[in-house]
Amino acid sequence: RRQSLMEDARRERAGGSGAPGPCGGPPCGDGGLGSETKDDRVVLNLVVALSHEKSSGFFKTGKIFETFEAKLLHIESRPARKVKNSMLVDLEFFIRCEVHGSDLDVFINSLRRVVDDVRTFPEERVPWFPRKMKDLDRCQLLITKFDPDVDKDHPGFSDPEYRKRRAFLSELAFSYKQGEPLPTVEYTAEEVSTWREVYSTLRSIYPGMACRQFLDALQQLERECGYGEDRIPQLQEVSAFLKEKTGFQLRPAAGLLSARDFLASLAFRVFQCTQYIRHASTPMHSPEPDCCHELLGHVPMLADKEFAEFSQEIGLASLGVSDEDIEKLSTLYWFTLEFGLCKQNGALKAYGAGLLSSYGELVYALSNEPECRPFEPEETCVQPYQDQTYQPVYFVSESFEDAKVKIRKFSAKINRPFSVRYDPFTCAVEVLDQP
Ligand code: HBI
Ligand code: NLE
Ligand code: FE
Repeated sequence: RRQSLMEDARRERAGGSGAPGPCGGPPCGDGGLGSETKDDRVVLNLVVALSHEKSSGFFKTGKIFETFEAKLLHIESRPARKVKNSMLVDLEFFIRCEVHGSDLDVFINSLRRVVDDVRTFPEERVPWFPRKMKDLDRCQLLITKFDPDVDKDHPGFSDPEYRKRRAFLSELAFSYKQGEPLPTVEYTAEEVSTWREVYSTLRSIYPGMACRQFLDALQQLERECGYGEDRIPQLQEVSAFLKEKTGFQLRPAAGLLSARDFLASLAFRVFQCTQYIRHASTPMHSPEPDCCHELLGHVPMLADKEFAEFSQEIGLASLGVSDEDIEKLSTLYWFTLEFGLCKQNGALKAYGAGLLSSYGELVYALSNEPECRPFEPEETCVQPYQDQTYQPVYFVSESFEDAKVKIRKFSAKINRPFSVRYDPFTCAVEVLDQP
């Protein structure tokens, strides 16, 4: 019993410090669903039982709390009627408290010595998640994976100008608050020239390789939204376009975000969008997202109604689930929204944004080289993937409708003590507790 409690405590602490709250800040109180562990402290639910004849045990309990600097969060008393060791135990206190994780064992042992019974309940931990659109300001946890300041293999690592530019655009994204107009960026001649190279090479192969929905939307973006090889479109106008098509909107992101934060925003039909461009030396493939990837890969797909629903579905499924389930959902996201293939008129076409923004990988994915398997969430979600270079395997969907239905079935099986519903009128997530 105690062993398992220590296990829970350890996990609790790992979650509290190793991986910070999903928003980068401390986890927050949210109507009983959240857990409030800070530093090495763990939240503990206890039931302390004693006989009213020996009520001194109650005061000794208080003394132990004092000694261990345990913080009392909640206390309730209730009558009980139990016999333990042939003694009548007729008082119970439910206590929720916070103690130092390292003291946990000794703390509980000390209590056992002064009262007749101590029972513990591990804290049920539901990770924080955004409930309203404004909460997305707290969903910006960056993964420092492809950071040009940290990663020696990043093509921008030894280019101080590029790093300076990235730092500037990061700051722009971090200071953005939900609802503000999206920042406009004046792109340099070098940046526009990288865009031109990416755009023109991809544009020439799209007709035979991209799915129908993508081609339709891209044509519209070229007509109505200033898409073309001569300039990098601004997020504000693109976001307005998407809003009219499917209700999706953009918000600026500083780089690769944690899967939890990134997926959560999809639940609100918000797409976190990087605004910087890849290094000029690697136009045909970039392991990290950049504005070519977002604007050419993601945006046209998000203009499709069925695809937008599919994207939001993954987002809703991710809210408040365990780290293991986030990993599965992000793998599904990876093999669909990022690297998905579909069948159209008997031919394989690309719909994944990571393919549609990389000339190198788009050509590779539709060659005979890589392995292709049908998209089946249960199987796809455990397929290991790597994000440095091309995928060894791609998954093929029959249609977005089909993929959406499959994802819905998959997420219904995820274990969550509540269900969620998006209310488009208030742009908020309703949480429905399950009996
Ligand atoms: N962050 N900015 C950004 N863009 C993405 O496309 C992205 C992300 N974080 C995680 C992610 N994609 C996926 O690989 C999944 O982990 C959700
Ligand atoms: N490899 C893609 C590209 O070059 O555009 C980006 C993938 C981001 C996940
Ligand atoms: Fe992406």
